[in-house]
Amino acid sequence: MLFLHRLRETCREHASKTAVDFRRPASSERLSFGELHAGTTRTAAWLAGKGVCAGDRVAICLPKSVASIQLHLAACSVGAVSMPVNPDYSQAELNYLLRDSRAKLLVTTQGRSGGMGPVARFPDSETRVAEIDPHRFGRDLPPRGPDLASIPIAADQTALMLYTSGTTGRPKGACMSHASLTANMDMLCEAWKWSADDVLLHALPLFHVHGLLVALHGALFAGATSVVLSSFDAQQVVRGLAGGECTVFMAVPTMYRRILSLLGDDVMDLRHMRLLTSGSDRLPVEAFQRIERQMGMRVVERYGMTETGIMLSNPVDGERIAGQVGVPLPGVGMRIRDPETGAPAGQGEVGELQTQGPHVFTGYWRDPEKTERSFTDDGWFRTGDLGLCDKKGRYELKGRSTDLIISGGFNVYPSEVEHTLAAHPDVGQCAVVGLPDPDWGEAVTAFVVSKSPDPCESRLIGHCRRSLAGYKTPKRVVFLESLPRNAMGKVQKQLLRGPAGQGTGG
Ligand code: MLC
Repeated sequence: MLFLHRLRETCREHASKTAVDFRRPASSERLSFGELHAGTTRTAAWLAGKGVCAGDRVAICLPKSVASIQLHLAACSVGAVSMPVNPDYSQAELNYLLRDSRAKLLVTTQGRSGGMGPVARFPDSETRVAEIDPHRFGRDLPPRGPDLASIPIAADQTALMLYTSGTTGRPKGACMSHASLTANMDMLCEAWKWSADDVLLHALPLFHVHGLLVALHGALFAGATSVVLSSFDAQQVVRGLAGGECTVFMAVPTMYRRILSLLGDDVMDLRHMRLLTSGSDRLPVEAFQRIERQMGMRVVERYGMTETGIMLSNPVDGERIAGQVGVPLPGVGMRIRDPETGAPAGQGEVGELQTQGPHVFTGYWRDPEKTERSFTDDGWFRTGDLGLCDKKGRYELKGRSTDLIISGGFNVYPSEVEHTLAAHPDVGQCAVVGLPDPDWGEAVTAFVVSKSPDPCESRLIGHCRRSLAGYKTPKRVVFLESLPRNAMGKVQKQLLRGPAGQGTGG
C-alpha cells in the first residue's frame, strides 16, 4: 500500500491522537491525526484553487511550520510533486530552482518574492507565487476539500523532488516516486521498529530527506506523535529529551556535538528513550562514546542520501558499532566496486558503494545524461561514497570519490562556491575545500589568489553570502600567492586539505 494510502488509514485509526505537537518559542500548536487529514484535504483544495494539477511541481519555501507539513502532504495527495526548498537560499538560488524545475507554484513567506505581490510571475519562470503567513495558513483555508481517496496516484508517479548538487554543474532535482518513498518507509519501520507508542522529538529541517522522510514520515507512518521544534536549539532539545515523553530522536553529528558541549560533564537519564540515531554525516567515534557515557545510549548510526533514502543502518536489537554504518536495510541491494574499473572489491577492500532496490530514486529532473552517469551499466546507483564491508557484512565509510564537503549535515559542492567566488573582481584564482572543524565537522574554506592589492576576507565572505545560503558560504578565506597545481595544471586540493593548507587557514 502506498505511503499516502497508509497515512490516510493511520489518520482514521488514530483520529483523536496527537500527530504533530508543533513548538515555537512563544507558542505551540497541536494537530490530531484527524485534523492533519482534514487540514491536508483543505490544503489540497487551496492548491487546486491556485491551478495546481497532477504532475505540477509545488515549491515550498517556508520556515519549519505546520503549513510546510500540510503543503507537502497535500501536494503529494493531489498527484503533484512536493518540492521543499531551504528558506535560507538566496534569491539567485531560489530563482534557479524555480526556472529549472518549472514549478507551477511557489509558496513562500510575505516579502520573499521580491515584493511582487501575492500572485505574480516569477522572473524568467512560469511560476506563480503565493505568499502566506505560515503560522496563520490553516485559518485561511477553504472550509472543505476534495475526496483525496478518489484521486488516482500511480506508484511510479513522482511524489517528491529534492535538489542536490553534483561535482560539476548546477543543482539537479532528484525525483522520488510514491513507490520509493513507500519502500523507504517500509524498510525503516521494520528495521527501527517504529510503533504508534513512539514519540519523536523532531529538531531537523523539513526540506531534506533526513528531517522529512526519515523522521517525519517515519512517525506519521507509524501513527506516532511528533513533537516538532521550529528550529534546532540545543537547550530546548536537552529539555525535550530529559522531559520523559519522547522515545525517538534523530540528529546530525553537529547537533550531538552541540548537545554534548551544553552538557559539559553532566550526565542525562534517558532510560525512557528507545532510539537515538545519527546520520547525514560521519559521527566520530569519540562523539559516539561520549553520547554513550553521558546520554546512556549507543547511537544507531545509519547511511543514506537524497537519491536513495536510507540504505544501511546499525541494528536496533544488536550490536551498534562506533564508526560503522551497519548492514543493508531489508530489500536494499548493496555492493562495493572499484570506482575506476567497476571490478568487485574483495572483502575488506575499499571501493565505491553502489545500491539497487525499490528505495532508489527514478532519476534527475530533465537530465537523462546525469541520470545515466549515476547508474552502472547493470543498473546500480553509484553513491560516490567509498567504503568497505567486513566479514560480518557490516559497512564502514572511508571517504568520498568526489570533492563533496559535508558541513553540519548539509552537502556543499565546492564548484558552486568556486563559481560564486570567481565572479568577484578581486578573485584571480580560487579553490574551495572542507577543513576539519569542531562544530561543523568540515568548514567550507576558500583559498584565493587575490587580484586586489588589498585582499579582504570579509568582503569575499559578504559577496558569497549575498549569492549563497549561509551553510555554503566560506567560514574562512585564506589568501595565497598561488594555488598548488600538478603538472596538468589541476589544483591539488589534497595539499590544501593537508597540514600545509590547514596551517595557513588556522
Ligand atoms: C547553518 N549555517 C551553517 C550550517 N547551518 N554553516 C555551515 N554548515 C551548516 N550546516 C550558517 C547559518 O546560515 C549562519 O550563517 C551561521 O551558520 C550560524 O548558524 P547557527 O545559528 O549556528 O546554525 P543553526 O541555524 O543552528 O544550524 C545548525 C544546524 C543546521 C546543525 C541546526 O545546520 C542543520 O539543521 N543541519 C542539519 C542538516 C540536515 O538536515 N541534513 C540532512 C541532509 S539529508 P549566517 O550567514 O546566516 O549568519 C542527507 C541524507 C541522509 O544527507 O542520509 O540524511
